[in-house]
Amino acid sequence: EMVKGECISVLEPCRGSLLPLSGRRIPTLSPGAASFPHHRATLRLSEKFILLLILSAFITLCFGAFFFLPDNSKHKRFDLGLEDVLIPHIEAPKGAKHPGGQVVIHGQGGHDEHRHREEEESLRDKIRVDHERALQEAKEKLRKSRDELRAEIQTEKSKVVEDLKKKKEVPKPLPPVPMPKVVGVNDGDPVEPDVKEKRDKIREMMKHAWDSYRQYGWGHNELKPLAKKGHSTNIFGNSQMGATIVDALDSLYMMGLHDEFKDGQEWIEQNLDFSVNAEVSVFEVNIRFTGGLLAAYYLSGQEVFKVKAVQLAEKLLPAFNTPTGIPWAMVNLKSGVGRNWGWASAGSSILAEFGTLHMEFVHLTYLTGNPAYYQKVMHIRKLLAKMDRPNGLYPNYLNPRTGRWGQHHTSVGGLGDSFYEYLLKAWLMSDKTDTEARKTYDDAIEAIERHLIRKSNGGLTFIGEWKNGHLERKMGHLTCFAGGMFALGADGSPDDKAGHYLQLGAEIAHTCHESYDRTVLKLGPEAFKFDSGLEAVAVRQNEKYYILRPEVIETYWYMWRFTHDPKYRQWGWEAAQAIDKYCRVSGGFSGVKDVYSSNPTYDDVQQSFFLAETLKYLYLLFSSDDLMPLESWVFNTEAHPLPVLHLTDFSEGICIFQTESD
Ligand code: DMJ
Repeated sequence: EMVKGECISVLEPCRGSLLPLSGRRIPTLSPGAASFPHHRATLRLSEKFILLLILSAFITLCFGAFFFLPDNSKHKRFDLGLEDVLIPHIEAPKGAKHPGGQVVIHGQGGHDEHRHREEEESLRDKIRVDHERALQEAKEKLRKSRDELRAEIQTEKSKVVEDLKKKKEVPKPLPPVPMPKVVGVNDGDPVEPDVKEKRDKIREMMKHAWDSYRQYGWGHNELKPLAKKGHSTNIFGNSQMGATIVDALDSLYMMGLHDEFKDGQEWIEQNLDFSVNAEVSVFEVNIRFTGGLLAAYYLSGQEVFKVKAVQLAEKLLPAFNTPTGIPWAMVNLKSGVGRNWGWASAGSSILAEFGTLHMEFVHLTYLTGNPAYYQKVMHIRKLLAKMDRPNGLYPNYLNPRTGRWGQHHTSVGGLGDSFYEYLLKAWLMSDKTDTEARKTYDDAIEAIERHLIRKSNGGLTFIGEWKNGHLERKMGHLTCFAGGMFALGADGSPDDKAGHYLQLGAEIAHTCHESYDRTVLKLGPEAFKFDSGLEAVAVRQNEKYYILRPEVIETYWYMWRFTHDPKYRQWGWEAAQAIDKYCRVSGGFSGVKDVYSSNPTYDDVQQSFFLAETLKYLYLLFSSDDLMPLESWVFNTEAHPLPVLHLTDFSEGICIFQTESD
């Protein structure tokens, strides 16, 4: 048993031994430690200590000497040590030894032991060489500066990425799908010489727009016709994807500009690459690129357009990776990361954007056999069908995380427009079998008529916007497309209201024509009011511009097709002349900043939709009806025609196509 005091006394001498170098005498042991042997035969503690010191100095010397050996012999030692571990000595099998100590190899009569030794030697050599090379490389690496090393790593990385890209780029074979019956792709020559003359003029305008872009902006998305260089907007993520080429292709084809079409096709074959680090608008890229490429494919039959459309569509799919399946407004084509516009109500997606994918995505499923595209857009439709609608109206904003509406703003113009258009066109494109889409369209239009459409004091029918609980008596240029939509949807409307909808279309066309006619340039403003005595005119300075938009001319064309009232050709011709007079410059066509000024300034942008839509609708307006008949073709919201597909079975998220192929 130990008690506290004992312990202290035993430790006493040890404590003292910490001080030998000072020369102090070691204190005698206390009586309590009498059992410890203590006579002269034993070395003194200080002597023991000195001996220990000498011994440890000797060991340190020997050990340290190893580090002073020349490099080679050091390596050899390690090598040999390693080799002994890594290369087991190959024992010759017992009894196989020749009397001369050599190994017999069966069938060869050779010398086994000799062979084993040689193998062992060559293995040793190989390991030595590898070892030395690795050592050499490591030394060289250490000699390199940080920047050099970084550059090297970057090069290696890019090489790996390139290799991966090459592997990925092997085009996936698409399943053979029958080409839907393509009707009415002819020259659509009008009989009347004056109409033909007008149409020739439109073709000439197209050529001027295209040639200018070809000369000054080739490969860029759009053209700056005054600066005579390429133009970029953020909707294409500042990448050079040749938006004007893709958007213009089908117009060129219809107008018989085949050399230009070939040029565009060649550029696409050689340059159009969607694996770029660009954050693009899913909606814009879908309507202009997917739509443009699909239309070019159906018109020309050239496989490259189909392949490119599918490559792009694959890049758009990650945009749907949201908690609700409502896609993001933007997606990075390379990383697949999506997000929404900063300005949209509380991080919302936009109705007109996620609601304008249906036509193109149904065609993608048809062409690829991949149901994913169809399922994505049907999911959006189902989700919307389940939601409450204030006054039966669809708000422009929907949050893709929560699945709830953002601000309760409703518009048939910007932010809402083509959602309604695609409901109707989904029905038409399915050969009128998608009755769910038709019903949704009818219900929406009924609510729009009840809450948004009014007649002004001067008798002009207009479509206002629902904002903050009241109707804003303002109509946008974009909203003017609705005249054509009402006319297109007249046939098949409930309660036999076809006449009513055709009439509504005519009234909207008239109002929009007034918005052109009440300006100095005879071109329509971006937005116009129906307030306090002012009707169909822009009030704010920043609403007075015209940027070569198509909607008014689009409505003239649909109205012409359904009524053949000559006023639509007349109005279309007025607009064409005004564009040629006020927007044409030597480097193409430009938007103007104030349609009420006789001396307008240019915005210096030739929009790609000018070639895709404005000029195409004008050309069709002065062509015979057998060019692109509306029974066989449905124009997407960027005026790219897609053929009708007979579609059945909407039950389980699958769709069955029945086509009448050529
Ligand atoms: C085009 O890109 C399409 O028509 C879209 O639906 C609306 N905006 C432009 C033209 O103004």
